[in-house]
Amino acid sequence: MSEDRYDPHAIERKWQQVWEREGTWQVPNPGEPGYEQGAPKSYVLEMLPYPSGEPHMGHLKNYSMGDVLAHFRRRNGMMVLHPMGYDAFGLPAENHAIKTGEHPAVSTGKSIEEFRRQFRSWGISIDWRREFGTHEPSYYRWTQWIFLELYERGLAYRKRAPVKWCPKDQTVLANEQVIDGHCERCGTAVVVKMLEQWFFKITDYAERLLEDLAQLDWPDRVVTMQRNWIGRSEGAEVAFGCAEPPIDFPVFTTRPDTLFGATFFVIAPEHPDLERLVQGTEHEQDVLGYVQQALSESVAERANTEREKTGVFTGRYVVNPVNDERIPVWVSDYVLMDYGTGAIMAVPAHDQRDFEFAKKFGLEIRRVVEPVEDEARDDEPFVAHSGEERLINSDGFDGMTSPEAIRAITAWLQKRALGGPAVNYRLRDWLVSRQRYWGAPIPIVYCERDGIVPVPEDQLPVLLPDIEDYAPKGKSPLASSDAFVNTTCPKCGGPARRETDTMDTFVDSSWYFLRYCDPRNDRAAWERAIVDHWMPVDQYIGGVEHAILHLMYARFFTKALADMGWLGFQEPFAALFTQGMITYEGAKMSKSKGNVISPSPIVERYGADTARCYILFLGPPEDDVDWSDSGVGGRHRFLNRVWRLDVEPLEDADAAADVEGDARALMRKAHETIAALTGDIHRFHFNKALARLDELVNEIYRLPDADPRARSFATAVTASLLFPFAPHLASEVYERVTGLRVWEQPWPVADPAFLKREMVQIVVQVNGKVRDSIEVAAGTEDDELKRAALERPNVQRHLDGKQVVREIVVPGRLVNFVIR
Ligand code: ANZ
Repeated sequence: MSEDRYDPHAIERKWQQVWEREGTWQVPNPGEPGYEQGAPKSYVLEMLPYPSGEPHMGHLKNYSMGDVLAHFRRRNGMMVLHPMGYDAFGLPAENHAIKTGEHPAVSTGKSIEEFRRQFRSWGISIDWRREFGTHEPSYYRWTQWIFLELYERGLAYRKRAPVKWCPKDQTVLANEQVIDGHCERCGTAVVVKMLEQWFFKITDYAERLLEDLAQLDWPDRVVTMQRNWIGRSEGAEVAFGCAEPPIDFPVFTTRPDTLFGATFFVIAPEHPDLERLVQGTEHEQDVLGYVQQALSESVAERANTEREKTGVFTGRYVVNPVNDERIPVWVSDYVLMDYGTGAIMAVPAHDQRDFEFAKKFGLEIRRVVEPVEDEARDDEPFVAHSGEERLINSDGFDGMTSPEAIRAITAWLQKRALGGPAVNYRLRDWLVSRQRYWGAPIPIVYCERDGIVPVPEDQLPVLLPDIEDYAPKGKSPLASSDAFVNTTCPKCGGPARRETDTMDTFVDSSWYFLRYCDPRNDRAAWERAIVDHWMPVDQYIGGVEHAILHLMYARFFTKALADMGWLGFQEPFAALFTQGMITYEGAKMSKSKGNVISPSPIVERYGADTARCYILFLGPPEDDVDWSDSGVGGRHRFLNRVWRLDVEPLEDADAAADVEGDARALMRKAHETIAALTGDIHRFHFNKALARLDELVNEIYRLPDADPRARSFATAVTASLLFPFAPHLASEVYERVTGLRVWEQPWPVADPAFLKREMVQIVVQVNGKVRDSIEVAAGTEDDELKRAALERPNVQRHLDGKQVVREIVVPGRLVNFVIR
């Protein structure tokens, strides 16, 4: 019956048309026709693509993985939400526009069309009714609305701030977009500049963002990255103060036990009180000159601990509250403005950087913590902190251990209102304004009378104007459009100017997963009942490069919106899987390097099913792999073998339950494959899952004379299990064998009666001498065998206390422990 050639294109077109026509992957919202009350829901989401050019192999991998899960969960009785959209604003489209003159909307539109075409050609099971791009006014209207909601609650604010500026892209960068002092996108060294900027107050959520990590089923390393990014430090705030001029300089320290060792004081060059501190003194010019120089340095230079310390004396003194000692105030670039309070007490005897600074400028070094063993040396600071050391030179605190002293000194300060316990976070507020064209305009106007005025909700969206000249000039290109800029104040009706900055594209992607739930709502960003039904995302899948920023921002939005009562949950992504990268010749694929591999030649030559299976066959999906197409033919041959399986129609799935001999072995293989592959999918072992299907298909070919009922059953199982990976071919073969639509069938369940394995005797040796034997199921894994063998008392006796240097396993026969 399957004499004809496997023609993937014909099959794929055929089934795609069926799914399209019938809206097979559409899922209704609560209250809509077809919605099943009480059916479990599952929201399977892959990170939305940035539409630039055409999709690459990483996209194929990401969406193929998500599709396996979506199909798997549907066939396990869940209502699955599996949507798609485009993160369409952002720099690359704009840079492209500057180069070619093609409007970003046009180039983005073309890319989206190409992405959509290819995603459809891959047969990804998307509810296309929910598709949108974040650049569409019907979407960014609500992005602007969220901005205003945050503004209203003090979570969006404007301030003049030193910002990281990329001289090439001519834009402000968020801290997170600066990698080792260079622009994340173009690699140019970043400089610091003072500008009026908009921020989101993510720091208000630092503690909750940290705490709630515990409820997430996320990879450990991502949780660790989030934790480090938030960077919680416990310590104390201590009030230092200058008498003349009178200025308070609180500091944050993790070592209040070293307060008596503070011999000088250092403030950051950007410190807002520095100018006032030195005004009119003989040191003023020196200090201002130093500040100029420090500000022009890149962040990377400043953070480099290897670099020789620089700094200047301000001529001023502050008082140490524990002993009323006057200590000199210096300014140095090793103190950063965006950490703690931007000022430190320097304890050169116990801090490496302070030590280097003191050495260079000949400042006093006074030890206040005594090492446990006498290893005191003058040429290096004592920075160890085991908790055992005791205090010296510290008045009433002498003799206490460091931890005791931390508590005692902090309490002493607190009692006198000179300080107290403090927690500090590395997390900074999120700088969201960009001096760029291709983004959502910030919905704010400036009125001479009323100041900062939010655009009223009923006037949203503030449309991005169509302008000629996108080139950044140090201010937003929107500023050159008079028609855009000049407006009237919503409050007083007088003349006003619009904010010309646009929002960071991370803002757009911080809530798109909410909009998918209720994408056509034009009265609100979403209806809470609908979003509460679908959210949180049950399985989120995407690149580990988004482990910090995107995930942190989306979590912040969710918490803030929940606090406002717009959402009924605290975390957006209950489970996360981070896929490894597909590199090419060792390098990340990128358009600028011209090394992007497109899936389309493979899809055109072999079909989407082959491409999907191949990308998932390449290895564990969390691993990085270097692209090679050498195995594509192998996957194609496998699908061909499935296609050519020549079996009789299966009338009744139970018909083969009592077959004997080879047929029984085949039935057992089919059931084992069901059980194992189901586990593989739960564990994201897609490559193993596909390898198991190879084995099952080999078995069917190996037993051409087995009872035809068993062969048909095994073939139907093959198609059924293959469906999430190669949906078109699997639909075809399944229908041929059973007359049914595979996606309408529940996921197969292994019959335990077939899973019982014969038992085999395994000999256990120690240094080649037989010491015991164990009975295990045939096919037991090596690790399991070793564990079972090690439990035998006689084996333990012979291993006693000795080191096992090798373990030899001969499957089905013996385990030998070689000891020394
Ligand atoms: C005195 C001291 C003595 C410190 C000692 C350390 C060791 P973490 O753990 O990262 O939170 N510090 C505070 N603010 C700073 C800033 N803006 N720029 C540079 N350094 C800053 O680090 C906290 C410690 O880093 C603080 O504790 C402070 O130095 C320094 F034996 O205070 B410590």
